[in-house]
Amino acid sequence: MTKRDGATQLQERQALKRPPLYRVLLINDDYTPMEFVVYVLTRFFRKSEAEAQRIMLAVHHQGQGVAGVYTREVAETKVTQVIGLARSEGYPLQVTLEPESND
Ligand code: TYC
Repeated sequence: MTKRDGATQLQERQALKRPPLYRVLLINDDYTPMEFVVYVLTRFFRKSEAEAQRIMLAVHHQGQGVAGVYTREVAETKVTQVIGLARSEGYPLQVTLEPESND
């Protein structure tokens, strides 16, 4: 068969596309210590101490902020790990995902 099936061509094009990315968002609350949020940003999101401080304060003042941008599985793993550690310490820190684009 010389003529190629449309579905096959579409699939090949999609396989070459970059995977969808997700923002991991930190949500502000009144109880999680600032130092813990900074620690989380350095340990799980590989931020420098200075960048972690900047992001933490942005979340503190603006209500939420981006900790990092990852493929879906990686982003979901970060959320699970951060929430696990926060709960084990007794902190209510909330972390969520949002798609970075709509396509
Ligand atoms: N608002 C918290 C405090 O004053 C600090 C904080 C920052 C908590 C960011 C959560 O995602 C957060 N201790």
